[in-house]
Amino acid sequence: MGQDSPSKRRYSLIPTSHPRAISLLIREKLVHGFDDGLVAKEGLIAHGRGETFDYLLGEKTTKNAKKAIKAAALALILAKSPVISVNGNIAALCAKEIVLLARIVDAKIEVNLFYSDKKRKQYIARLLKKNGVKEILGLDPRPSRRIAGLDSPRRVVDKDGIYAADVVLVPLEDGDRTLALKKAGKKVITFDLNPLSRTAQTADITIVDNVVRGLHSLIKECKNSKNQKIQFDNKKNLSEAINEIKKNLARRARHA
Ligand code: PTJ
Repeated sequence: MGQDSPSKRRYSLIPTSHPRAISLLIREKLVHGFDDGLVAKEGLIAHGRGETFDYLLGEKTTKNAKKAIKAAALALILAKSPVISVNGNIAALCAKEIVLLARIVDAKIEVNLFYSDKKRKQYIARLLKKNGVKEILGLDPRPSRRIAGLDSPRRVVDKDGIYAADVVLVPLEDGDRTLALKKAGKKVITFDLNPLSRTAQTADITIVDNVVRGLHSLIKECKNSKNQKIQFDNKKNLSEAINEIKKNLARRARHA
């Protein structure tokens, strides 16, 4: 491949004046993450699905997302053993923010991949370490346990991490593990732009927002949270997210 081939390129071709610059820069970050061995090929496709929902939601942190963020912040602050589960997409998009959030709420960080791959885990761990984490769970030769009722490689979790956690943040997750984690008695928080996904529907707290935007708000909320009790109903909140898409589409249809 030539010097300017996409897999070698490290400078951005996106002009900041482009009307869709932010979205294109996030996409570029993920492609670089793929080139660096962090992201699975399937992760690029998963991102495309997320982009579609983000577009339909108006590419903003909606009122219902803010409500879920408040509930998530409280759950993380009050947790005894919170764990943040990191996959390839999350590492490529927000390694720095994950490390910061873990520090604020005193959470452990565990690498846990759907498309399990030793080398990719090592690259992800290296990036997290570069961002300041000392201990990363989920890597060999740490002791592991299995989550019952799950067939994917994600069933293998760290004995002192997800296995022992009371609250788990699993951004961009697959539905099977969300359900298995719930059955194992964990409180599950997720970021998922698709309010219809099984993960979104199964988690205790679903933040229907782009993780790149939403994580910043979650960090801010965790710093400022006053430990107030709040009422949160995930099903009701998800239905507000679906209505937000409906409202956006109706508005666009009126002006088409
Ligand atoms: O790195 P690995 O091997 O663990 O694989 C990670 C992926 C994401 C490939 C894997 O977990 C997967 O296949 O996930 P799914 O089942 O495609 O689910 C991903 C969900 O995240 C979908 O509902 C997307 O709409 C949503 N999503 C994608 N990008 C974002 C997002 N949600 C929030 N922010 C995003 N940036």
